[in-house]
Amino acid sequence: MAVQLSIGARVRKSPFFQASCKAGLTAASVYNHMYMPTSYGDPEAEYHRLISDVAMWDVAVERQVALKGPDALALARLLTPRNLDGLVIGQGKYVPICNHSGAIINDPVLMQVAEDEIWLSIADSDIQLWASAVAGTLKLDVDVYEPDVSPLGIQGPKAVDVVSDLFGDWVRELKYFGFRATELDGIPLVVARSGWSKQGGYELYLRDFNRGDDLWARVAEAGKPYNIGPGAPNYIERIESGLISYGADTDSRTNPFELGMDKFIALDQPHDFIGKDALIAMKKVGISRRFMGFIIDGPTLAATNEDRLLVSFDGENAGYVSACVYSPRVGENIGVGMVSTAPIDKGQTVTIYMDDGPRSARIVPLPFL
Ligand code: THG
Repeated sequence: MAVQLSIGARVRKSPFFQASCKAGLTAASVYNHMYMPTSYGDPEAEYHRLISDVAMWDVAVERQVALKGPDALALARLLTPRNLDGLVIGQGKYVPICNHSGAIINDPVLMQVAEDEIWLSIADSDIQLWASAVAGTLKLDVDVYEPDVSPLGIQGPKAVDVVSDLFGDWVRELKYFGFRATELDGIPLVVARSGWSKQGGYELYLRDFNRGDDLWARVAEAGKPYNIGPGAPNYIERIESGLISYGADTDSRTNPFELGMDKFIALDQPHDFIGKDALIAMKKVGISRRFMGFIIDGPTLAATNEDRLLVSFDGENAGYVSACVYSPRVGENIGVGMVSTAPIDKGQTVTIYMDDGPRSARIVPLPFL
């Protein structure tokens, strides 16, 4: 397809949007009602930068939903099946959110920012609407809103050097998803050890929309000795790492067990949460499909994949592949997707319907690397 994205006032722009454009942005998507940079024109270079050096990503689309007030934790407990006991300020946790039927509707990173303040760093769905409806209906004493916060990702093996040059060696001690509020030459931000890659890295949560150019320029400068360059959540690396992309990998009935999220679902905790009864029932019945990896036969795949690909087994529909690509590190065509448990249990190959015809594929566990 050769379709251009219309740029207008209805879809929001990140505080790093101008800087991203100046850095050579060539493609964008839309996520949380905001343009999300996806490429700077050289996917191979962007991949190698992430694997070997360090990349900076405009991930301001990872919007925050703030829960602020005496009932902030009570609301957070209702929103997620994860057990939130023992959370401390400066700690983050990956917290799936389900609806009353037990289907996953987002998979945010939760951050305990203050005694009475929690941020949900959300994937692409309207959790502010969901959370404020729950809070309002139950008359909880908590304000739900979107604060002025925009993450800038710094990902790759040398991210730790860039970020410690900027902020000091204390960043090396941060635990995964741990964070601390600080500033950089008067730019207010939060430094977190996080990011949607398995190459290690940080996210700088900018707390003043007007300082986007300033922060981008400082990171680009500090990263020069480490060969930093612009990038975006990486299509190849996320498949290799088996990271879940809510919306791409999920449909309106996907449940957390199908995604292998069992360890995040605390059905035995005393606290109530939305979806608890449904999830208890699902757990009893078991799953009929599962998010898995695929090793796909045939010619090298390009790094684009515009639609879900249908999977069949024994002549029957057996699910979908949501993303696939040639992996330089695995040395094979690989993919991720949702596939029925029948071929998994039997250790058998499936057929994937690609644009250029059917191909056979082997189902394998995730991650690939
Ligand atoms: N950064 C920030 N917010 C985000 C994302 C992000 N919000 C939306 C989306 N990404 C959240 N999704 C994920 C999914 C997986 C991980 C992080 C965010 C992740 N998972 C590890 C894994 O799967 O191995 C570890 C999970 C764990 O063990 O706790 O890192 O990127 N700010």
